[in-house]
Amino acid sequence: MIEKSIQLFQRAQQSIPGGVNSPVRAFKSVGGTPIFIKNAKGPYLYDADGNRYIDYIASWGPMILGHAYDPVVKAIQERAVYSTSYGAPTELEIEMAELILSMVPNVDLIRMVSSGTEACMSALRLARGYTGRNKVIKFEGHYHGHADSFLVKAGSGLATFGIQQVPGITVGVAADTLVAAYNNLDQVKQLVAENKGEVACIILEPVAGNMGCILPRPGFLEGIRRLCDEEGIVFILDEVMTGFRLAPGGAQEKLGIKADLVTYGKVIGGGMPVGAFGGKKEIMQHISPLGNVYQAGTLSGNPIAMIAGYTTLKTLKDNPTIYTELDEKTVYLKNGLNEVLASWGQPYVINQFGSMISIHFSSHPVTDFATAASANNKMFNQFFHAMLNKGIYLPPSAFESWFLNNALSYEDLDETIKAAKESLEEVK
Ligand code: HOZ
Repeated sequence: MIEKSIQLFQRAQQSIPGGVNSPVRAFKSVGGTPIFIKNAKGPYLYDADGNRYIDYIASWGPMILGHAYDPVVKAIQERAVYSTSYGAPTELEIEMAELILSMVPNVDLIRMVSSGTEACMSALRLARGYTGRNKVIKFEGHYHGHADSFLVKAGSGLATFGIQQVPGITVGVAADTLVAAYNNLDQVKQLVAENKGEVACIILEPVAGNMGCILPRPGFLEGIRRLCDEEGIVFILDEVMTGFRLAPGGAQEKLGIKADLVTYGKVIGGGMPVGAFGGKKEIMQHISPLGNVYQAGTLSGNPIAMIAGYTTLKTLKDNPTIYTELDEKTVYLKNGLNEVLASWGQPYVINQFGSMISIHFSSHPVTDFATAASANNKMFNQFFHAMLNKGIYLPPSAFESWFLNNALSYEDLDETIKAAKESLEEVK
């Protein structure tokens, strides 16, 4: 029964566009009514009607330690009494920056912002300012937030809703955005050759998470690294999803690759609105007030956001076994899902990397946007609803990764696998 969610959704649509403050949440592609959340603890979400769900979104990544993780809640409460914002520097910001630098060795300087969108937008401006070039290469189905330059052939909500072209993006901005297929190094090389001396940066999600979870082919990231070195292009890794999730040093550490600039969001804020971009001093010193590439924010380095992020990152740094535990849980889930999907008898693919995982109802490997989009996503939508009815909260789109949190128990995973078996019987 989701009576209260239905009422809340109707009411929300009177005052909020589409009833939601971020489009994917509207359940528009899977159909039905979005579940309105009242509270959450550990691995569970509770909706306005009192239903409990095992959560595989984890706020789209940030809640890696589980919801309302006691040390994070306590740190926020203790800090809030000293005021919630100053618009002036604090020691806590230095501690946060030092902690990040200790976890990500190739970041010399880091600037805090308030979202992943801001982080990627600022990194792009910096790359342009640093190189004096205008063009950016991005990848189809990758999502770097909603800054104009990135909304060309983007993943996440744009893939979910089939938005090919976003009204409001000027022709000039679109012309400066070059798009390649993920995992296709030859295409990237061709774009660079056709735009010789004009490409400021190449930006990508090292492990794609906005078209399901898609892994980089061996050699793909290394090839981009080489190309950037040869052509004087700034290599930006968007670690908004993977940063501090795949390893203390993110995908860079896990995959043994080093970018020139890295962008962060999600886990870095421990559930508060935080993003960051950082990298080599040689590039970062062009940011204002050191240089003339302007970037600013009243709420940047906000003390409440910083203490939530700091406490989360410190917990991860001091307890690296969390990553092993998360990986083991995700592999356990993958194996269980594999078993029930195999006995179901229809084609499927499971992609998994660290604590990111997605199911695609596809007869071919899912390695890029074209293969993700050609899967039977109608089937995914049925599966999604069948799982939701059984108390399993998956992303409401086949074009999103699932994120595991470490509060999940093996009993929760078994319950999920059992629900998947029953749900598949309802999928036609
Ligand atoms: N763009 C997010 C997923 N890739 C979804 C954001 C949200 O609805 O919270």
